[in-house]
Amino acid sequence: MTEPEAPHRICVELPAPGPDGPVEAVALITLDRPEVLNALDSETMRQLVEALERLDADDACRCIVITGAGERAFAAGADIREMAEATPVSLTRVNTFARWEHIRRVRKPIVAAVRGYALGGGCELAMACDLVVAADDAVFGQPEIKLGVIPGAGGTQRLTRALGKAKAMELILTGRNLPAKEAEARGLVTKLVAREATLPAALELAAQVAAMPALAVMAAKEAVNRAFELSLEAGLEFERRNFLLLFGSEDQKEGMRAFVEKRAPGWKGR
Ligand code: DAK
Repeated sequence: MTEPEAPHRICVELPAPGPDGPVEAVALITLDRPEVLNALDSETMRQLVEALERLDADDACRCIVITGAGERAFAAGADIREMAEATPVSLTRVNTFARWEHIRRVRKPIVAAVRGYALGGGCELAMACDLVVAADDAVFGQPEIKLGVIPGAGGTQRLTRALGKAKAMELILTGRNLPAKEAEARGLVTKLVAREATLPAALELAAQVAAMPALAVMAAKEAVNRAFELSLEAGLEFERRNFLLLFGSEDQKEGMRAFVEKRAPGWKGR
């Protein structure tokens, strides 16, 4: 007996195979529940994690963009209807935290292209990405307090690291939304663009990253992320080890030779 097909929750566009494609080596994942502002129910999270893991293992993909379908939202949070009757036991059985842990472990860079609402789990997903391109009408926030809970997918930690204690505390304790302009001024957003330019700008940024040598990109992502977790001494040690390791790569030889020979490098990802 065949399993019934899971409902479609995301759309995945694989990287173009060659230089003729629109954006080489960049994959696009679209959260696709616009009727509920792309609310992240557990099936969406399952499909998202599955897609990310597949792309992380695919050599043809060197950068991933995540966006939301429709005009109104990146994602307005976890699906409140689904969550309303949850219990500690049901949440533990589904092991929802593990899904977010998988996202954290993706080695390739991820760009969030945020239009409209990025609230609750949507804001947490954007913050779990490495780069955030936001429309000038984007709205970030952690409104969980208004539902009787607190952020559960890293909001109290990542928002505080991004904005500092004073602002993060205000936003999390009051549930106030953070407009895109303020989010950018406070360092939550990489690049602020006009609404219609959001996805093209995110794809362009992703293409720039994808054009860099893959091993160095992954090492750089990991090292920057370690800055949030390690002491300065341990972080510097981590950086040094990876710096040394990259001198064992073909791409380091190629990159430096190409500079000396005044030509463009041809990266191999080795
Ligand atoms: N869940 C379910 N449906 C949602 C939704 C959500 N988060 N957000 C919006 N919708 C649905 C609305 O119910 C509505 O559906 P219909 O009534 O048409 O059937 C439709 O989307 C359009 O929304 P509105 O009619 O409300 O549109 P408005 O323009 O009036 O308002 C809004 C837009 C974004 C201000 C409003 O929809 C809103 O306040 N939405 C909820 C935002 C929110 O509170 N987000 C945080 C949710 S809590 C965890 C990991 C993560 C989380 C939890 C656990 N573990 C690992 C365990 C995360 C928790 C959260 O995100």
